[in-house]
Amino acid sequence: MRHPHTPISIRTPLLVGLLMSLVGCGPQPSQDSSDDVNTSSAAQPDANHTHIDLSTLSLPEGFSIEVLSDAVPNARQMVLSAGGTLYVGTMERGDVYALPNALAPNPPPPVVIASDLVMPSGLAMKGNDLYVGALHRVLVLKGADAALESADPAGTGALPFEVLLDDLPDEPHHGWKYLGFSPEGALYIPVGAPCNICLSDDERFASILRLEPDGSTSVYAHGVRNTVGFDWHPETGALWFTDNGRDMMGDDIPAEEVNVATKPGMHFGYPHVHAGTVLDPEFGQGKQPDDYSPPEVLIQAHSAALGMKFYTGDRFPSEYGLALFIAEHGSWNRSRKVGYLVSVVTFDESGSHYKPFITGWLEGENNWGRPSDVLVTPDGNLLISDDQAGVIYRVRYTGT
Ligand SMILES: [Ca+2]
Repeated sequence: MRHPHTPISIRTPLLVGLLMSLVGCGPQPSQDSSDDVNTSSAAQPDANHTHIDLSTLSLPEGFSIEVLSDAVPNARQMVLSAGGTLYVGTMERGDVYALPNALAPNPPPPVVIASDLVMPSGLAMKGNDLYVGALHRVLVLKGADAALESADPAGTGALPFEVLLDDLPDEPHHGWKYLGFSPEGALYIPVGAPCNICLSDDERFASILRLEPDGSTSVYAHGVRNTVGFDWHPETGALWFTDNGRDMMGDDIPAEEVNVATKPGMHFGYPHVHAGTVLDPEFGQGKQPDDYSPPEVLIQAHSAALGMKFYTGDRFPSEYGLALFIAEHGSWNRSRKVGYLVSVVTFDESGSHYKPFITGWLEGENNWGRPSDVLVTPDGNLLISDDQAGVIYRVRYTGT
């Protein structure tokens, strides 16, 4: 269902605190900050009190990390416009940020360009248009950079977000979005399973949807429990995506997955088969693992692999050419915490090789940051969003 030109008010810096009721219809967000979890107050981000200490982070030789901005509470998916504005979504915060000239030496502070949305975690750009996935809705801001520049600094104007879709499932459990446009220009929209483990009558649950430019929607991939990160391989064009495994089967089963979809209609196992080989105790009865597409890469269970991107720059050493960087948000229901890191998968003749790339946000059982997304900049650096510390980091290679 389309509602062109439905106005959605924004909050400029001068309007903070003067919000009208903007776009608040729809269910309330779940309060979890993990990616597979119902309420867990211990895991709530507290951006105002997190102590950012980059010296605790470990990177490979020759790499350095810096804070691009520490004023983006609850930062989730990032997208960079051709004009250099970094847009950042959030979950429970309900805001969307813009960081104009984000990669310039002294960028201005972030601006809140939309508020009171329901989990606006997923962002994508097509041309100059910004798309925001907020649970059951997809919003679009045409000509985003220009709209931002022309916004009335007194805050009396509204950025003209339009509602492109509002009939996606509104189940908040795993309902938050990650968005991306395929090389062919279709918008991919995941809809997570509305549960830890279940089989739904609505085939849109536990899937990745594809929205064509003409507005038609189809299920592109089945059996996907909860993907919060994907990218298209720069050479093969295949869709690679993370998928968070089910809970309550112990500390180490099933593994988190990175899957590859080469065509429409593939089934990746959920809820019947996990991690390629693990039959679900309930929904795996009578099922055969071979009937489902297995993961390409396995990651420690409960790591919560979220945002992922192929490295397309030319600044990092050659082993990172087309490597896959993954933000691992970290565990919530494990006896000892895992994840809270950025990993990298490199590829050579012998296959794929997974290794931690940046660690240190987790110290013992205490975490001060949670990576949620990654982005490769045109100048070959890596940005990382952190929804606990409320930070965007920039990773550079400065070695020789
Ligand atoms: Ca699977």
